[in-house]
Amino acid sequence: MKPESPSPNDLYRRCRTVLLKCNEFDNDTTLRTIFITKELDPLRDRLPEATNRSRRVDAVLDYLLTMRLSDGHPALLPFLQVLNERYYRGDALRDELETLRIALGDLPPDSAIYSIAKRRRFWMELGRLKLALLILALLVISAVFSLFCIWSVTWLTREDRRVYDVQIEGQDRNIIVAHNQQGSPIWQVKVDSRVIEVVVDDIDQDGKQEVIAATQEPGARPGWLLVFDATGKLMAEHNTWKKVIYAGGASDQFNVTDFLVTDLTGDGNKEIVAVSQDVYWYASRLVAVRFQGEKFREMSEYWNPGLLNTVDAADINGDGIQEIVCTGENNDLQAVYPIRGNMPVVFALEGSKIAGQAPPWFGDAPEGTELWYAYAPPPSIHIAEVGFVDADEDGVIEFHITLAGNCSWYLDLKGNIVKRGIGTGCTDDVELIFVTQGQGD
Ligand SMILES: [Ca+2]
Ligand SMILES: [Ca+2]
Ligand SMILES: [Ca+2]
Ligand SMILES: [Ca+2]
Repeated sequence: MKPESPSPNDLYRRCRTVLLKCNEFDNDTTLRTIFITKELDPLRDRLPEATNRSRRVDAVLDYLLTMRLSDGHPALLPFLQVLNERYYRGDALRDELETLRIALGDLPPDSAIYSIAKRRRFWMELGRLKLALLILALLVISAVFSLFCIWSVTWLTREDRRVYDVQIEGQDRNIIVAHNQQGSPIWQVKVDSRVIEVVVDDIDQDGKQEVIAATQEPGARPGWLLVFDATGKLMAEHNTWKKVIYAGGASDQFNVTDFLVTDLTGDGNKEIVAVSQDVYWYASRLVAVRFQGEKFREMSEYWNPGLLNTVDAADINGDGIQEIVCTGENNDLQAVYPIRGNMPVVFALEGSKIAGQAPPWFGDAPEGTELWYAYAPPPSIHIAEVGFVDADEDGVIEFHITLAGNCSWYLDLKGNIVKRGIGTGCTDDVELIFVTQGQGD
């Protein structure tokens, strides 16, 4: 009587028990030497590998039970055949292997043992996949963390490249050095002439700061306005020289003596207002230029027959338009007034109405549009100071002119005297004499 067939589970366990006894499962290399027959050879490359005998038996048993040969039989059958032939006849293990092979050979193709092997392989593959995903996730996390660390270190140690402050340096005062907020120099440029002043401003209102500079003698290019970007690259330059309106011995170079950046006209666009003068003659010019699209454009000009020293601006009457006040000298007034020598002068112009020439109008240009124009004869040897202050505290600021001995004049828009300041040392013979007055609307 034929013994009762073992259940698929029992048979599976028996397979495992018998294979565990085989030394061929000691390592992956030894095991591969069995896969040399024609039937087994194609399976060798995908043979599972493991770190110990027990795991190797599990993996290879499931693999061989699920892999089918061309005749439909599981690959485990020829494997058991080859393995069994490695043992001597009479060896108990050889008999066990042979018994197993026969039992498996008797199984129908849909035996549950194959499902058991399939299931086990599925979970094993899934476990491997999970491990691979876990490793991948850890790699991604560590890569992201490393990048974050690098970015943090770079960010924390980055140098601030924004221009905060600019200074003029060098023996010839012709080197512009930009500093960041921490006071570290971030760039420097050397220009061809002495730099009189540098200003940091977003002059073209594009959200980025520019550095604006102006030059005078000594050097090859006095009289120029220069605009640099925040990295020190020269964006544009403009020569304030222009053929003078006065007859005589003018040169072809000017010196800028002062400038400022402001929205003169209240239209939202900033202008540069500069005063410059012939390098060795008496013609002076005030010019308003706009810097837009990396180009300069002259908006207006005003001529003066004598040096111009300073330019300042404030909105005196609060209408949004800046009033400009300049100090300098006038060399031609002595030709029409009972005075001798070049007179210190102070005058005002409305930012939106800059045109013409100062008195006594000897040049080739219309009469000027100044709000008022005054000179200070001796003993006032120069205009000591100009400023803006609400002298009578009515909420409207006045021009504040200070001459020798601390004598002050507080003037309204049209040059009317709102108040006088008589300081210690101010004598009656210190005078401010108006040549034109009240031309503004
Ligand atoms: Ca800008
Ligand atoms: Ca403007
Ligand atoms: Ca105004
Ligand atoms: Ca006032």
